[in-house]
Amino acid sequence: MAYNDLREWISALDKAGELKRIKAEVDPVLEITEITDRVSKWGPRGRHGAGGPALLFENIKGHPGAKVLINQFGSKRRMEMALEVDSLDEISGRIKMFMDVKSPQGFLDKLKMLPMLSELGNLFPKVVPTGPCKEVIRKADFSLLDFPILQCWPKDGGRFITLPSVITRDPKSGKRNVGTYRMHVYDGQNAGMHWQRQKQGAEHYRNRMRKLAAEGAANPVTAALDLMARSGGGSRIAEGKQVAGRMDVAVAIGTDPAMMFSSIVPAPPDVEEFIIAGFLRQKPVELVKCETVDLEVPANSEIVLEGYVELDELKMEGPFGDHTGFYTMEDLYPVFHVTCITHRKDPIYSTTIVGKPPMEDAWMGKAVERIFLPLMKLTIPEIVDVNLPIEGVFHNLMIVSIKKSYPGQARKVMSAIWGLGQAMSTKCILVVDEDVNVQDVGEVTLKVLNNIDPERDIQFTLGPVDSLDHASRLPDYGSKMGVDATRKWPSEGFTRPWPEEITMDAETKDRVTKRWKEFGLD
Ligand SMILES: Cc1cc2nc3c(=O)[nH]c(=O)nc-3n(C[C@H](O)[C@H](O)[C@H](O)COP(=O)(O)O)c2cc1C
Ligand SMILES: [Mn+2]
Repeated sequence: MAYNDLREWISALDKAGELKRIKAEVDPVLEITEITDRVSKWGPRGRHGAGGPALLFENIKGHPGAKVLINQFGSKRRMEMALEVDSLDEISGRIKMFMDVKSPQGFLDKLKMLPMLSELGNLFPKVVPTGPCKEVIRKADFSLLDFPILQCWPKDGGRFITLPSVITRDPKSGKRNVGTYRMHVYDGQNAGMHWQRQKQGAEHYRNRMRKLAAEGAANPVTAALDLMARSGGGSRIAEGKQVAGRMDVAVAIGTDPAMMFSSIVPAPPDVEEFIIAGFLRQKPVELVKCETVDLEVPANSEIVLEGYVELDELKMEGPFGDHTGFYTMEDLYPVFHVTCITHRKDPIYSTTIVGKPPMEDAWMGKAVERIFLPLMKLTIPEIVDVNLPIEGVFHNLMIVSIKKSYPGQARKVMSAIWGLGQAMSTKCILVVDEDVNVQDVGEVTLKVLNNIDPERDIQFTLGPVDSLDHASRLPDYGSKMGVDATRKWPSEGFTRPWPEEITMDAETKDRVTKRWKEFGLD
């Protein structure tokens, strides 16, 4: 049964022994980060630890009565609990069910389709008259500073809302987008809106500008040209005042876990994340209308921020200690102006920290890897498995195994990945044959480095890179590398013999196993 809200999710974590309540007073400035960072690194496997428990801080310095939830997704087990499955492969299975549809041949076939049809009914969000997020409505006299928002790291530019679901509407299609983009709190009424330029929130922002320019807003030609360069995030040109106008934005903080997770999944641009959340929780997302903007938000949210961004206003955002393990540098981003805050009576503030891995986001990223595998296979069918090692921070390294059937196929796979949604910013791709277990980085190291002739097998290309990349020649633009570590074929110009891999014969193995006790080696 779907979690109705954050509170049901917290009780479930509590019951499962996955939550620790901290009653000692803690400072939202730095202290919560230091505690959570240590807990994130707990586990039997050291740096690749299983991740300590979720933490509910109940005594926040400067915020009497406030509660902060953190590390809720911080282990494989909790990620499975959040999406109510025993294994994330169950979700891939449900996705495959949709993709494998054949026209039903008879009554039995139709019967088999019933679960799929009932699932379809759960996908679409429904608007309800009101919900818990409306318990307190503040159209005046509101402040972001009322909430226990963290300053995560010493050199951060201030406090940041780190786990918001940011909701915008595409002025062209009318479709909504939900994305997790951090928000730098400038003061009680204003925050930075860190949608990177390749993300959907930024595209809605540009579409709004394009629409205004097309409608003949002041100086539309300059506006249209300029907005391309400014592009709603990470702009490097001087601030200007060509396009006057606004775009509504709503921010939900502390929803049920499937909704929160849906706002980080790299969904195709035109798929509303509300639908993904409905699919994941197998129950429609309930939305309520905002008070001051033309948007809807999850009714179960702990806190809702309503507001707008000005189309001609950019402000320095950052620095911020990021999931690369480095501070991302200051850059220009739009400013979110709050017009209203609604919240539950005693709102629980749901947040996360990022920093040197593994942290909570590592497990969210791993869940994305598993859930998206069948979708990747849809367009790149030769893919067998994919591993995004946690220390590769998701955009730096992808290891992919393929069933190779024709010459040059590894390079085709690289190009396909560089053309696939957010995977476009993958800095290094290693392609191996299907017999290599990509989840075993030791085995990958052994095989890749044995199998390559670097000059021949490395492919460089240029294109968009992640905004967090601090090494690329330009912000957002740089080179990527693909390594074809598959076995080379004569049809690829490799005519030398290929050696056999060492394995022991079955008979000897069997004999040794049977006699193992004799050797006294246990
Ligand atoms: C904890 C966390 C923080 C994130 N912060 C940002 C951010 O500040 N800016 C950004 O563009 N993406 C950020 N992301 C990644 C986006 O949420 C992710 O790319 C998402 O798919 C974007 O949705 P969209 O495709 O609808 O734009 C963050 C992800 C996580 C897990
Ligand atoms: Mn999206």
